[in-house]
Amino acid sequence: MAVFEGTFAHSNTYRYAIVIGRFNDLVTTRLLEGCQDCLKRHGVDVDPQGTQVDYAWAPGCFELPLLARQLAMSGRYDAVICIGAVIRGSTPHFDYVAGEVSKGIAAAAFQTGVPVVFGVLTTDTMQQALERAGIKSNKGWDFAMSALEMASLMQSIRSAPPAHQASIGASGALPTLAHARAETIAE
Ligand code: INI
Repeated sequence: MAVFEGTFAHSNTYRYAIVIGRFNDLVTTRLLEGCQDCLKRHGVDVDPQGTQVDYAWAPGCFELPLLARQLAMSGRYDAVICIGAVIRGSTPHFDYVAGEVSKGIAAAAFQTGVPVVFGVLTTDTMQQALERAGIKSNKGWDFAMSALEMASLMQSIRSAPPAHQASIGASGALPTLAHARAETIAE
């Protein structure tokens, strides 16, 4: 039988989409910087004009799941990263937005089979959010790591030979999800 694990060795062979909420952009732009820093240091070309990462800007966290689902359904990406910040502050919106974005992001991943990273901070204050967006650490880095690992992990599961082939030792890497779907569309 098998043990499936993601690696960080071939991150530059995958394609990613990053969806960012503009609401609380003091926080979300810093999270995005942390995320890009991590991707770049794992060999990913983060240039929006490049071939590996596309970016979509949403008004706020509430809109992240719809965009993530649409991007994941396109078949172009091996992982989607959602970045946002929901800050309780004095707004009664907090519980509604935080609840919907977490459920929606999970649903987007389940419905499409593409990893969708929950890169949303939920904090009581702006200070707490900023501490997680660069003052103490930058959670954007962790969000990127999750995307790299999940893209690779899903690929390793897709590449596993069927049980009957595994028993006779057949193997052979399948193309990444984005490549496989592109080929299907081209046929
Ligand atoms: N959007 C956020 O991303 N963070 C918040 O803290 C927030 N609060 O608290 O209101 C927020 N609201 C906007 C929401 O995401 C939608 O963009 C808006 O309701 C329009 O649909």
